[in-house]
Amino acid sequence: ESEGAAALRRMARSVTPLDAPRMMDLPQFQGDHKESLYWGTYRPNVYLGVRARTPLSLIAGLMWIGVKNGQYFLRHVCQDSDELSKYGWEDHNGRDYGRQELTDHGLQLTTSFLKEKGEGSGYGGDWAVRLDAKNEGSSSSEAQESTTHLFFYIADEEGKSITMGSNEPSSSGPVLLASGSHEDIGDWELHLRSEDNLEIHRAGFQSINMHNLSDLVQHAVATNAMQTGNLNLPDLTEDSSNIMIYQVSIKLPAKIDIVFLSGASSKRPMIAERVNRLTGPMLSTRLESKRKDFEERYNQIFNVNNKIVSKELSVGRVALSSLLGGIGYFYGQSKIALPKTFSQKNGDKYIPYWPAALYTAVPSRSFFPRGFLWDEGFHQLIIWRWDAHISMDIIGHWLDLINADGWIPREQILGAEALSKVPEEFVLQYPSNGNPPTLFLALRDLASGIHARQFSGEEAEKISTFLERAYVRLNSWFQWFNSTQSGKYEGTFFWHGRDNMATRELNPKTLTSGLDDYPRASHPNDDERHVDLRSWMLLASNCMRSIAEFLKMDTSLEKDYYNMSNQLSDFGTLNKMHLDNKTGAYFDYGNHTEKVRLRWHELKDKDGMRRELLRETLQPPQLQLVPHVGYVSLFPFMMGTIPPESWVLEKQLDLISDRSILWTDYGLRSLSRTSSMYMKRNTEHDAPYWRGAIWMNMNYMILSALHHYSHEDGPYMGRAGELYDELRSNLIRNIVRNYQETGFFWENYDQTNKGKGKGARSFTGWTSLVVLIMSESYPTLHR
Ligand code: 6A9
Repeated sequence: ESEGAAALRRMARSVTPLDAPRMMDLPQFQGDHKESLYWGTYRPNVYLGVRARTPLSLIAGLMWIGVKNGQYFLRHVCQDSDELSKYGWEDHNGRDYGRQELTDHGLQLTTSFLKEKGEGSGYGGDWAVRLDAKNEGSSSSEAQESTTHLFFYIADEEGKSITMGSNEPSSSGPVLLASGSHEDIGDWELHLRSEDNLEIHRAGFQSINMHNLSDLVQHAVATNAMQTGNLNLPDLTEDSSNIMIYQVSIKLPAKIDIVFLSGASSKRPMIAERVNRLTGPMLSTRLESKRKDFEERYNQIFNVNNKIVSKELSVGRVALSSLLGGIGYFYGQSKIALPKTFSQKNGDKYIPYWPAALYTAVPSRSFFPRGFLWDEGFHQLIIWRWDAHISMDIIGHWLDLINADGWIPREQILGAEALSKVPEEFVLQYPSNGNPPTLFLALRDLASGIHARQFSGEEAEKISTFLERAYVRLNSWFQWFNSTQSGKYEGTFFWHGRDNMATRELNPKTLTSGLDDYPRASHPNDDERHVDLRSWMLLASNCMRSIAEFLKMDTSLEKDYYNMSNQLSDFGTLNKMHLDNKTGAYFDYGNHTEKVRLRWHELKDKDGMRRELLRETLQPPQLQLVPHVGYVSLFPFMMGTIPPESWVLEKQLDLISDRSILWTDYGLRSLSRTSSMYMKRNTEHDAPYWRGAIWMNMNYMILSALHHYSHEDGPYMGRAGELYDELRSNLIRNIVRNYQETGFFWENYDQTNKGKGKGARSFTGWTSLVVLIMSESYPTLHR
């Protein structure tokens, strides 16, 4: 076989699904389960969006005209630049109920969602959206005089035409807005009901592009405004429109109920009754009872011992709700990078992955409204406790994305809507790049929860069927890491793919690790060993071993996992490979020098003189431990690998509690203040990211280890307990305070500036771990 032929074969393999039964074909994901999750607020990238879990769905959504400093802006897609002082789900159960509050410069909107399968409903049931619009506080009479414009749309991704309902806006009875039919659900109808005075205008379009609906509306309103002077849709519909937009103009305060009925071919009186049931006073009653159920369940699951004060309790509830309300359904094809020297005939530098669905939570509705592999493991630590069925469905979708090599793409950009949010340089996925296998964290919990009889008999049965089917996939995922990310010596690992030709980076990044710019060996080569990856491999092998044990798989594979997890948890070997005996810290190992810096260079090129920031190495690198204390050095501690009586444990507690190293009043820094890379920019354009700031996922892991060691007999038990209490209250206090001051959860928190939220705001992914910190729920990874 020639080299070219081999490369082609590898490429074809990288976009071929693993040959194994699909997770989503399991009986537990069909029938009632599937139907119960058909409709949902599965479009987290818009302020309010409804769709079904089907590739070509009917989609619905909300837009409105916001007024800021006398200027008009169309709101639709979650954008930080809209400067809403608040938006997010206050309640959400991930299934059939949610309540969101949005504040847009004086306009206060509450959006509620409710789903119900009642008599006469078709597949997936009916759903209602309530829009409650008010002026914030006691506003001026001027604001009360002015008109507020809301837009509600429904569109068929299949392109099937939608029939316009009655043309008469009526303020008393319900109005039929639109009707149509869809393969999954049969005939459907959309109704509106409000007791307030309102004016309705419409527009219909024919297009299968759904990622630029905002432009469509903006353009239609602007064009009409130029002709008529009114901010209205033109009341025109294109032939066979599959996108229907309704503009509802109101004076505040106003309340509007919109109902979607599926299987609407039944008799009119029954339709009227169904509309009645999901609007007006009956909807109010239903929403109220759902809210109560939600609160009760939240208290039952997350506040078992009444250990949280009520102010914090409500922030925890918002964190949980935002994570659940951020769950989305995506469908499309990832773009997989071709090797450097290849391109397609049309010039494309990628080949498409197979078309696939992904049901997943997202890190941030505004910044990162899509699936990220290692983020998802942290999300699932929360979600399985709330609803193990949803959690398995999500993990199942991810595991179905494994290719024939056992690889899962790290960032899932599926479909045009998702793609429209991502700068080009971040789109391509590299089949040689890993990302921490955090799904094992949640899988381990599920597996050991069965032992602990934490689940009902029925749930336990589903979990074991799930794990049984997952085993082949997990094995292949594990083997991918084991074979492609291994180091020079047996039992050593490093994140492959760091750039050893980099000239602009102070320290070549390790995006694969999830810790992006956390400093590693200055001069990447094959001698590297990464202590975080080694620890992830321990978690994974140990988890594989316990799943195998649990499934009573008496195979040689089980023995392999048994041996491997023993080998990786061997304290002596760990210390030989990664321990610095002087400081008692664990470090990466590699070709490294501390003497590097960025310096401006004058360059001459065709446009004349240019300045460029380039790296200079002032001393030749040497093979050595890489002396950066921070999250990476705490991994063996996080995983509980250090024996409770060891002097190393004392040293780890020293590093954690030292204010000149990692400790702050707001949580633990990602990198020690004494590190040569502390808060250093990586390139001209890359500000420090994991070089000081406080991140919640790692703080949660460290906290859970402190919790573990505070329960293990040994000389440091008491000290671990004290640090645990302090760190826990610091984290809770800071997140709660930031939430109350800004209305948002943040991507990370500033270690200096009073713990202020930083990075993406409205980061409702792993920052939601605050719920588990409050309820002291930790993963079962320590044995
Ligand atoms: C950028 C820019 C509108 C970076 O939370 C997701 C990931 C983490 O997995 C990772 O550990 N975040 C962390 O270091 C965000 C990554 C965003 C990459 C794409 C696109 C779009 O801006």
